Amino acid sequence: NDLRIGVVGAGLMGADHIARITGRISGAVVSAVVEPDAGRAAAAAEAAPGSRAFSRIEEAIDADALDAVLIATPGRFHEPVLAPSLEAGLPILCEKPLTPDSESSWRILELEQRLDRPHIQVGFMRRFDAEYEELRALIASGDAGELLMLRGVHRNPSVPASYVQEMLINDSVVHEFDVVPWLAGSPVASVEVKYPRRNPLSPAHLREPILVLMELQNGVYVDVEMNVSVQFGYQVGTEAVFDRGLARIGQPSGLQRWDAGRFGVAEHESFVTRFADAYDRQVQRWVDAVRAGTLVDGPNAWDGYRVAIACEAGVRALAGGVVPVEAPDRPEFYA
Ligand code: ISE
Repeated sequence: NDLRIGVVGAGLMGADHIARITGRISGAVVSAVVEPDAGRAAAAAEAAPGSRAFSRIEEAIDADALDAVLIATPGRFHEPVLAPSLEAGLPILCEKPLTPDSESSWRILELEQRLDRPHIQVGFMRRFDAEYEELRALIASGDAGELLMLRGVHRNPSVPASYVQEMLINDSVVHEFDVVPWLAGSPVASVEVKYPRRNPLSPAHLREPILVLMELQNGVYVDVEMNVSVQFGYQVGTEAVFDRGLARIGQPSGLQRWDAGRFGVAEHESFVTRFADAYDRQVQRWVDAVRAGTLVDGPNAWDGYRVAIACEAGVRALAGGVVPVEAPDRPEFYA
C-alpha cells in the first residue's frame, strides 16, 4: 500500500515536495495538503489530484487522511504541527530547522521520547547529495590521510526583503552546522564570525558577506563564506584539506560551452535545482524507512536539536567573539 503523506505548507518547498512525491517518488502519494492560504491550496490540489485539503493539521489527523507528515512551513510554524503529529504517533519528515531555538527543540525531544522510537527526520538534504556522501566516505576511510580543514562557500544570488541578519545563521549556515559534523565525524566546539567588506549590493539592512569560523571538537577548522548577494547564481561547495591531498565537491558541472570568445557552464539559480537529486533521495529514503517500520533514515530530532544549539552560538557570534557550543549528553533514546 502506498504511504499516504500529508504535506503541511504549500509554499516554495511544499509545492516542490508535492511535485516530487506525485511525480518521482515510489510507494507514496500526497493524500492531504494542509495550507490555510486559498491560492496555494488550490494550486496544490491541482498538483496532487485526489488529495484532501485542510487548513489545520488537527483536522487532517481527525479525518484519518494521512499515515505520515511532511512539514514544509517556515521554521516558526513547526512546533504546532510537530506536537499534534507526535501525539498521533505519526512519522514525520520536517524541513529544516526542527524549530527556531533549542528550548522549543528540547520540548519536541521530550514529546518524541514518549513514543517507542524516534519518529522525526529533519530535512537536512545535503546529507543525501551524492558528492557529500562521497566526501564523507573519503574522510572516514582515511585514504587521503587525516582531515585538517574544511573550507566552504555558501552563496545565494539574492534574498527577499524578509531575510534579516540572523537568518544568515538560522536559515543558511544552519545547513553547515548539520553537515560539517556529519562529514568530519566531530561536533562543533566553537563559532566565530568575521565581517569582510560589505557588499554594496546587499539589501540595506544586511551586513554581509560573513565569514563563519568553526572549530570542531577533534581540532578540525572550518571556514564558510556565507554570501547572499552574489547576483550570478547559487553555489554550495566544499574543499577538504588532508595531510596528503585535497578533495573538492560542489563545482559547476554539465554542458560546457564555447561561444563568442567565452567558455562557460550553466550555474544553478537556487537550491531547488542545486539539490533536486538530494531532495529526491531524501524523500525516497524516508518513504522507504517509514514503510519498512524504521521510520527515520537520516538526521533525527537530536541532530536538529544540536543544530539549534550551534545556531544560537552562531547568532551570538554575529556580535563578535569566539562563542563555545555546549550541548547536553545525547539521550539513550537517540543512540
Ligand atoms: C534557504 O532557506 C535554504 O535552506 C537554502 O538551502 C540556503 O542556501 C538559503 O540560504 C536559505 O535561505
